[in-house]
Amino acid sequence: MGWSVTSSGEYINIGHGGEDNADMFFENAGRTSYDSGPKYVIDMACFVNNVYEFEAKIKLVSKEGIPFICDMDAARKDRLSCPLVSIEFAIGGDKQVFELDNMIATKWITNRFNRYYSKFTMTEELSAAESAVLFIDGAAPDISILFDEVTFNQHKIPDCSSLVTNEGAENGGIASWNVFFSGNLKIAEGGANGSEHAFVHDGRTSYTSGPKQNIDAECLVEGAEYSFKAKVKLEDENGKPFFCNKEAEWKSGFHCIILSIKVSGASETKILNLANENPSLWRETEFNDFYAVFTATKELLAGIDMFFMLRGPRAGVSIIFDEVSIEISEAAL
Ligand SMILES: [Ca+2]
Ligand SMILES: [Ca+2]
Repeated sequence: MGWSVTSSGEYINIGHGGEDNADMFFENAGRTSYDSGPKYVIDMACFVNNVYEFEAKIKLVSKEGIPFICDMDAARKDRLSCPLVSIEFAIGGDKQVFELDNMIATKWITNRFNRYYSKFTMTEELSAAESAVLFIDGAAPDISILFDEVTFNQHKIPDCSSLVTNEGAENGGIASWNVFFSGNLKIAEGGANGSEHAFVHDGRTSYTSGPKQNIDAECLVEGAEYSFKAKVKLEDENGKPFFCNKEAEWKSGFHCIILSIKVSGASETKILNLANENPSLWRETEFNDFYAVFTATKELLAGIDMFFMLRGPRAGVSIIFDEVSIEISEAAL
C-alpha cells in the first residue's frame, strides 16, 4: 500500500529539499497526460459517513527541474492548470469521480510548496463502493508533481464552549498559545486579579512580535459581535514597568498593545487591527484592561485559518498577559 503511479513511464522518487536538503518529499515525474499522477488506494473499511479534510503541500517543476507556475483560474487541461485532487469510487461496475477543489485560492507560488486544502463528504451511497482511489493530477503532462505532508482525515467538530483556551495561565503550561514572528512565551509568577500565573512573551525583536492563538472560525456566528478582553502589563528589557502611550503612533517607541485578527487561506489574507477601547491612562505597574469589539463578517469567516494576536509595543518590551477571552456580545444574544 502507499503511493503508486497512474500511467506507464511515470515514476515516484523521494526528493530532498529545504535547508540542508533534510526535508524529503515525493516526486512524481515522467507524467504522460493531464490525468497521470500519483494515486493512493483508500481502504473502504476506514470510511464512515462524515466530512473529510484533505491537505497536502504541492510544488510543480518542469522536466529540467525548473519551478513551474500554474494559474489557479486556468481551466482543466489548460497548459497552466493547477493540480487537482480527486477520488474515484467504483460502485457496481460504475465509476464516480469526485473532485476535491482546492479551497485555497491564493496565487500559486512558484518556488515553494503550496498548500492544498479541500473538504469531502462521504455519503451512504458512496460507502457502498468496492474501492476508492485518490488521485493527484491535473497539471500539464510534462510537469512533475512534488508532494508532501498529505493527510486525509475526518473533520473534527470543534469544541466551541470557549473560544480561547488556556486563557489564564493556570494550567501549568503554554498549551494553545504560540509566538508570532519572534520571542519566547513562558509562564510568569503573579497573575491578574490575584491569580498565581500570567503568560509572558519576552525576547521580542519587533513591534509585530506577540502571542497568538487560533480561533476556530466554525465557532463564530456570522454577523455577530464579539468582545475580546485581556489583562495586560508591559515591562522593558530590564524587567522594569513600561509605560505606553495610547496616542503614540504605530512603530513608535511608546506604542501600546493592539489586537490583530489574521485570516488566511482563502483568496487573500486579511488582518483586522483593533486598538484598545479602554480609555483610561496606562498604569505601568499593574495589569491593564484591554478590550475590543469585532464583528464576525462573512469576509472574516471565509478564511481557512484564523488566529488572533497581541502586538504593538517596540522590540525588547515584554508582554505580560492573563485572562484572555472572546465572547459573543450580550447585544447579539
Ligand atoms: Ca517531508
Ligand atoms: Ca492567571
